[in-house]
Amino acid sequence: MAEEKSVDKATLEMLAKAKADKVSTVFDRAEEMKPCPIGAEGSCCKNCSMGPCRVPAPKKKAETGGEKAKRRGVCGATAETISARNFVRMIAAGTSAHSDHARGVAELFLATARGEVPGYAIKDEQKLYQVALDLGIEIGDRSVKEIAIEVGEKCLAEFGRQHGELHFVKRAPLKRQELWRKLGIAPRGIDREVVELMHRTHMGVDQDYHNLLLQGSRCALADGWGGSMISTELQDILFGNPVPILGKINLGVLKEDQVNVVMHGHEPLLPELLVVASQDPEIQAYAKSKGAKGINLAGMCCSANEVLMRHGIPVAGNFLQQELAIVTGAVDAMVVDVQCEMQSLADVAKCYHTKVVTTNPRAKMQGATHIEFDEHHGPEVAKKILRAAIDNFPNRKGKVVQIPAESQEMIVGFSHETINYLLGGLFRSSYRPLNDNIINGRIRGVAGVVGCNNCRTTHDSAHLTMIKELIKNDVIVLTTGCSAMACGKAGLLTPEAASRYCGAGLAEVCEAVGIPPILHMGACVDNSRILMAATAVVKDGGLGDDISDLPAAGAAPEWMSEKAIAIGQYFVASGVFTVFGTTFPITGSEEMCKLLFEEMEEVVGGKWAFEPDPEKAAQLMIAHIDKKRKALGLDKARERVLYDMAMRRELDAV
Ligand code: SF4
Ligand code: MSK
Repeated sequence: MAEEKSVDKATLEMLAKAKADKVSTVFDRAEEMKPCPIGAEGSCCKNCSMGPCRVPAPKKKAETGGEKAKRRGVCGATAETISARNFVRMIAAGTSAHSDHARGVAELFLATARGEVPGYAIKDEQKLYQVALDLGIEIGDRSVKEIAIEVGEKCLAEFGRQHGELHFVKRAPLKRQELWRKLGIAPRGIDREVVELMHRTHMGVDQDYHNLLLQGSRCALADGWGGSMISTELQDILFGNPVPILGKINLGVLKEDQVNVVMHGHEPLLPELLVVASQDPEIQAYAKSKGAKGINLAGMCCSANEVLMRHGIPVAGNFLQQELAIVTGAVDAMVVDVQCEMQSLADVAKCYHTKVVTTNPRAKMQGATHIEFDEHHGPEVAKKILRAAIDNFPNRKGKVVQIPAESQEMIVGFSHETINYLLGGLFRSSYRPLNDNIINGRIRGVAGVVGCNNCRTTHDSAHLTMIKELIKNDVIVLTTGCSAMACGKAGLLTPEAASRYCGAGLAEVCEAVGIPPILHMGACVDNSRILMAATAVVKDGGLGDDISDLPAAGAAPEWMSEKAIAIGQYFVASGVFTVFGTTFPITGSEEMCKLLFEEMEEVVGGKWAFEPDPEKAAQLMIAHIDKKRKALGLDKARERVLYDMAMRRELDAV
């Protein structure tokens, strides 16, 4: 049934068009190819050529002959070792993706500081000073250039660091830092943690699943408090720290009479220049010379989140809508950088006039046009790409263009610094009002709901069901990535959503501050902003002395990428209870389930849960939040009764 594919009308309309146009999409291929059940539960090893070895979980007790036989690969590796190796390799891949993104940003940052790249500048000096202080860099009367060069060099050195700890580890609550040190999981260098994890999971190395998970945590922490955090911080300094801004989302942002350029991927380095180039009078005139009224830039996936938050550039859609943007027939160029770009884009584009342009030497695609991004000639490359899109506009003539009507306004751009300012005001910016409202019970707790779409579950549905359940129960939600986009499309990122969907306490706070109950904090790498927000809440006091004490939980109800597993593990290792939906890649091993879903909490204060039903998953999060409230002695506060006049009179009469 079409309705089972998505809850988004624009998506359903384009799926019908794709069907009529005989175009195969990810939704069709998901129906044609069922997932391998052994791989899905993490019970397949192909780490050497004596395998692949499959050690699926026995279906019934009877199959084991009553006794629990140890399932092993040819080399003797147990099911839990195989499961753990697969799981931590996902962490290594996810960490690599975020961190290689970060390395590119750090290199560009340094080149910008040295004045070597045209088109880029240090935009946010305030944030530069803050980051410099956190890196132990002297400010004194040094110039912005000197400080920025040292910031760039120090951040770049974090990737190849061999000893000691990543600088941003010191941003975490003290108790958390001590715990990481005690467990030996405070991350050293980012590359080192990934390489060590790949080594340990090679055939015949680390065969203790507990030990593997410790290094998995160390690697994930090198992502959250390393690679991802470096990306966020340096991007903010280069392109500006996001502040609340009005945006628009869904396929309806495409324009029939303009050159539509969709920027898709994760790295904002080129999109930032495309934004500038699209406003260039020469480029505008060129577009008009080809019969277009102008250039309409739109985003897709996390490149979209980046330019949305800083420039208000509209968003065409989230992960599962990438092919469908092309199906509209209105996209003149889809410009991709890295991550989450389906190879099918090139095939879908063949059925329309769209040009798919790859721009990164690390991410080429057969059938696409490659125009390489070179930061030393950035503005020229950006113009070249836009000219290619403009040249393609006339090829749209005579073809069917069908742009869905759906587009929705939203307020986005809540960096943790902005939340601080909004809550406390310019003269006493602080998280105090948030803490106070958690303590007095108006806000029950905080949830980070993030992550992808997954074609194995109804598009956007789990995000929306979970988030509505949370805010109805007075849990304020921080969101990023494709989850944030699902919220935007459903109209949840507006202040009006508070009175419509929230419990009375949360609605009251949102209305007083003038914020939506769900705060869009950015792209996938910006989950590091959630870590910083959680730390700020701890530091403000009254809610324990570690992230694991907070009435807070995390979730990725429609996750699909290895990056999501890395994010989940750094949340867990930072002390957060984290629930994932769809499938979970270790369910083939009882031992691994016990470790991740139970025992891990005793070790790092956070643990995983797997619950595909988003309503039940939200209830698990709320139960955890209530457990933490109780431990903090705040359960009484929630039971408070607001007296109306009649009740007061009754009291007086007693
Ligand atoms: Fe099989 Fe062991 Fe080789 Fe994995 S490493 S494929 S379990 S023999
Ligand atoms: S884009 S990683 S599908 S959130 Fe960051 Fe969306 Fe997941 Fe890609």
